[in-house]
Amino acid sequence: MSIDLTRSAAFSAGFIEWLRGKSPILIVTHDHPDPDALATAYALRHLILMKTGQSAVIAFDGMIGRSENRAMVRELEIETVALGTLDLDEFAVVCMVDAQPGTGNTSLPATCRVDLVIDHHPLREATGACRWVDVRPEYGAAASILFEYLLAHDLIIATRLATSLFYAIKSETQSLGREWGPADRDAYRSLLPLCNNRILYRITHPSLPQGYFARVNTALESARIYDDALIFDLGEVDQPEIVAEMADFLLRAEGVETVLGMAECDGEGVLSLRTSDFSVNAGVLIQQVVAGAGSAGGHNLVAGGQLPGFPAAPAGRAALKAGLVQRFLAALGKEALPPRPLLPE
Ligand SMILES: [Mn+2]
Repeated sequence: MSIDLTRSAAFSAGFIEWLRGKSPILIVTHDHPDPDALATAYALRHLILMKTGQSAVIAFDGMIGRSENRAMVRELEIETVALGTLDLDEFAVVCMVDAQPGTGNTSLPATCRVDLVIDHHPLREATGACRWVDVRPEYGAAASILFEYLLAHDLIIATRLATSLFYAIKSETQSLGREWGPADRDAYRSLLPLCNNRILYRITHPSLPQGYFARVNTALESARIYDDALIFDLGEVDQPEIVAEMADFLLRAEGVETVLGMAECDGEGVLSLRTSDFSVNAGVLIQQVVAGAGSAGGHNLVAGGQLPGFPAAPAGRAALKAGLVQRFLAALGKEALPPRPLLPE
């Protein structure tokens, strides 16, 4: 173990003492939470319960769409509630994990006070107004931060908790292949022997609905390649996570280094950006693509964005999408290139 737990020990001891006796407690993740968001919330609830005896509610807006993530919640029995069903004024403490207040990927109203933020995305200025802030952009997964808190408090990490944290780090960093740091590697190695392998296998190999294969088909058929950049469009989808999943998939196409995926979900545009080119910063590039028409953010190699109020009329949609494509290609210096399809015509 090479990690220094000093920071984690001091920070977690501080907020635990602060929230002792304050209840009820809310833990919010970003909308449509991924394994990292879910495991971080789950571990934070466990930490608070073990240290103070107080329970907390985990809530988010949107849905868990991806089959692997649904299997994770089912297999590990992670209890959550819909954010929209809660009276936010009732909560004495509001915690946010794997996200920061005011970002486009959380539906928590901007007027709602957030007391504690634990995240690994680049620090936002507004987050500085929160009472407790532990933001570590050098970490591949927020779950690795929670692992350190549990370790610092000498808590036993039982099978289900270990499996959820391990799966979070595994999926978020693609098994320590992307955007990981030394802390993620330490957590991953420490958690592996504590996991239930059969549960892990059921999470990573869920059965997939027919609609999933239809999305794969749309992604492949719509994919257009401009030199080493690929763009695909899923059209209307019922869950936004599929865009990121297909972006990861298509990034594996030979010769492709950067992928932009788009779709519409519930009247909102959904963007996902992936790159394996270290001279491209996905988080910066997606801001240029969105260009004020929505919100976006991300890390060096992975980013996402939302465009609220996606035009309902076909012509409006086409114009908006053409603008996104044009700005993406221009930012990469590829706007003059003719596209070629991924699949032979
Ligand atoms: Mn995360």
